[in-house]
Amino acid sequence: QALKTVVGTGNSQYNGQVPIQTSQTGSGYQMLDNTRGTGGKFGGMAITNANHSPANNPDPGAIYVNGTNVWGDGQNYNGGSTTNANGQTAAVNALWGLMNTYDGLKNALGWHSLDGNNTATYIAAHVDTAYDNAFYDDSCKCMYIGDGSSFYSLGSIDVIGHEMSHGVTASTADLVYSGESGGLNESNSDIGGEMIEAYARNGGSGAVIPATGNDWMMGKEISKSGQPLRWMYKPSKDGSSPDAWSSTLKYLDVHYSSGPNNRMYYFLSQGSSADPASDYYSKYLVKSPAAMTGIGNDKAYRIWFKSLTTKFTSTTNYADARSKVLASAQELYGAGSKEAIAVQRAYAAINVGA
Ligand code: ASN
Ligand code: ZN
Repeated sequence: QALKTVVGTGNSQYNGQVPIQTSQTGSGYQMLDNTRGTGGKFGGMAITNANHSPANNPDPGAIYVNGTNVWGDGQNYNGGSTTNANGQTAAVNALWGLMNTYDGLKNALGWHSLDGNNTATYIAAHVDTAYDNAFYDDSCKCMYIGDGSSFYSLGSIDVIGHEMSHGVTASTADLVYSGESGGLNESNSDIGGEMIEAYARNGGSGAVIPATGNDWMMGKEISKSGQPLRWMYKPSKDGSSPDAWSSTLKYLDVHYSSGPNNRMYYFLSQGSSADPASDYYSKYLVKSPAAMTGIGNDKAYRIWFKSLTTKFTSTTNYADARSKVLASAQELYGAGSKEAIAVQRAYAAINVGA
C-alpha cells in the first residue's frame, strides 16, 4: 500500500502544538515526511529512535510509529520509555525542526536538503543516555540528538538548524574542522541555526529570512542554567571565545574560534548600535555606531550562504572568508553597494581588514 502523506499534530517541547508532516500506513502513522527530500536511507525525511544506542557507535533504529497522528506530550524526556508520548516528544521536536530547516533553505535560498541535491536526511532521537550533545554524521548524512542531562532534550530549532548546516558545509566547502577553517565551519552552523530560528518563528514559510525572531544565542532554550551555549553578539560572554580575530585564534577549539565570525555576522545583519559600549569603535576601523548599519537577516544570509556554497574551500581562513564574502556581496548587490560596505565594516569590527 502506498504511503499517504498526512499532517499530524505534535506536542513539542519548545514550540507548543505544531503541525508535523507524517505518513499513514496500513495500521497507523509514521514519522516519515516524504514531501521533503528523496532517496537516502528511508526515501524521505524521517525521525528514528536510537533508543540509547551509544554515541560512539550509534544505531539510528527504526522510524517512529504511532497508532494515531497525535504525538508527544510536550514534556522534557524523563528517562522512561523512548516510545510512549513522553519519549515521542524528542521526535516531535526533531521533525518540526527538520521541516523548518528544510523549508527555510529551500524557499529562501533555493537549496534542496543538506546536499543541495534533495537527498533525504533523518534525525535519530535519544542517542546515548542523558547525552548532552547533538551531532551531524556525514557517513549517513544524518543527525543524532541526545536527551541531555545538564541540558534539556537537544531539539531546539537553533540546535537542529546548526546540525543540518554541518551537512550543508560537508557537501560544499567542507571546511576542515580545526584551526580557523574549523571556526568558520562552526560559525556557519551557528549562523544557519539562528537564521532557521527566525524562519521558523515567523511561520516557516515564505521566500525571505525574516528580520526578527531569532535571539542571537545558541541553545538558550535547551539550557537549564539559563546561559546559552554561545552568544553570537558578544562571544566573549562565555569566558572562552574571543570577540575579534587574532593570530592565535587558530589554536582554539572550533566552538570558540567561531566567535569572531559569529560577531561579524551579527554586526552585518543587525549593525553595532545594539552594543554601543563595545570597544570596537575605538579599536578597529568602525568609526561610530551609525557607521555600522546592519543589512538584515535576509541579505546577510544570502551573502554568507553564497560564499559558503560557491566560494569557500576546505582551507578557507578568516582573511579568505572576508574577501569571498565581500565578493558575494558585490555580485549580489553591486560593487559600491551598502551591502558590500557593510561586509567590509563588519569584518573590520572583528579585526579582519583588507
Ligand atoms: N554539537 C556539536 C556540534 O555540532 C558536536 C560537535 O562538537 N561536533 O558542533
Ligand atoms: Zn557544530
